[in-house]
Amino acid sequence: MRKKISRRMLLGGAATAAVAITQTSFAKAVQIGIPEKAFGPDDPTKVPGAPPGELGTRSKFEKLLKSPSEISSRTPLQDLYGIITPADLHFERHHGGVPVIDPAKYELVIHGMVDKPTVFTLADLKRFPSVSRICFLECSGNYRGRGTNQKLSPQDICGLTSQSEWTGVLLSTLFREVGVQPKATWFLAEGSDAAVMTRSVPVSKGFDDAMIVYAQNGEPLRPEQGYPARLFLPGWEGNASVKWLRRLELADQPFMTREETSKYTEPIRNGKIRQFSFTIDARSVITYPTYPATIQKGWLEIRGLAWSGRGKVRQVEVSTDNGKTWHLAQLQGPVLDKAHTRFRYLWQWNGSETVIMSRVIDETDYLQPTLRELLTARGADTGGYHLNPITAWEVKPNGQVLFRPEV
Ligand SMILES: Nc1nc2c(c(=O)[nH]1)N[C@H]1C(S)=C(S)[C@@H](COP(=O)(O)O)O[C@H]1N2
Ligand SMILES: [Mo]
Repeated sequence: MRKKISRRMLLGGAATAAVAITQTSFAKAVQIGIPEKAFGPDDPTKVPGAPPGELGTRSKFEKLLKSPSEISSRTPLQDLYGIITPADLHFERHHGGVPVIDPAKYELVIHGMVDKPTVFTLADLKRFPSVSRICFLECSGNYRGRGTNQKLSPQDICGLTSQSEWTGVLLSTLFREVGVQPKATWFLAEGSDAAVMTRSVPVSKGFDDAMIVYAQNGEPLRPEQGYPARLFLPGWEGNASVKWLRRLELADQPFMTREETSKYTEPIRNGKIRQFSFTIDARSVITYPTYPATIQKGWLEIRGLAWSGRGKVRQVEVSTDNGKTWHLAQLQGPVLDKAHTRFRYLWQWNGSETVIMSRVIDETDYLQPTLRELLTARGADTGGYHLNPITAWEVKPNGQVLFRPEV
């Protein structure tokens, strides 16, 4: 029987509660009429909290971690909400480790086919009109899933993509400053890491939306993301967004560096190789429910991310019957250009075994393919780059969710 709670009891006046209940929640205690005194040592209202600090911290109860290998670390997409990746969870891909660069000594040289070769300090870059833009960054090697392992999370399969608000100066502004000559069609971007990463980029991208960025989510760029400044090419494969940028050289042809010849090219049909495949194709992935989550019967919200290097996401569809029927997912605004877009779909799981998946259509009408369609279109061995297949998840009768590799 429910006891009536008196104000005196709630204020701790009653000395009646002989029961030592340490784990009782406030709501439960109110319900069963236990005096507040009996709450135990975990009661946060009984001790002053921690004072303000110089830096905020994540709750000790939250374990949000990237999963590092020797060469990269992946964003825990299944643990995040909204569209912004916290800076400390942005994926990392380094070919020669993270260099230490003193911002006071930082210099960016722009030379080659320009009227006025110039050295810019960081302070020089910051004097130019600044631009902020929310965009995803994705490694073109962002697919793991061919094989039989079903215990893979979104982080394992495609954690080499993250999204930030990037701030910097448009490259077109600097190009006008140095006077890029009309005959210049390509530029080389060079990093000052141990890999001395170099990539050739068409000048047209430089005049379109390329940026030299020095800030990320409101703070200076993180060392892992290229501190103090990097090239940022919205919608293009991450590799070409050269970090720790020290040099841009304008020319009338590509430079044919290692990262665009022996690497970052894809075999296609008839023994041919696709080169300079810069654009990231549209992709979507469910982030909940996925491995390692377990679900219960009833209503739940299928959640995920969709993006395209060609522009905005137009539509995301979700199937809860192994691809037989598709339903429109809701897109969470703002739907931004070349940006991770959050989608959701309400689903009532009846407890039977099924397969769930999502597919995206971008504003250019590109439809996300299956892995089989991709491999057929390109030929047998596609290498590991630019794989953006529909990702499916098996829901088991016990509520376990597993990755379903495509055969
Ligand atoms: N200088 C330099 N730039 C670089 C790299 C590098 O190793 N060195 N890695 C590239 C690759 S392969 C990718 S996917 C992105 C990763 O950027 P992030 O580490 O900020 O996520 O940076 C690119 N720019
Ligand atoms: Mo990459």
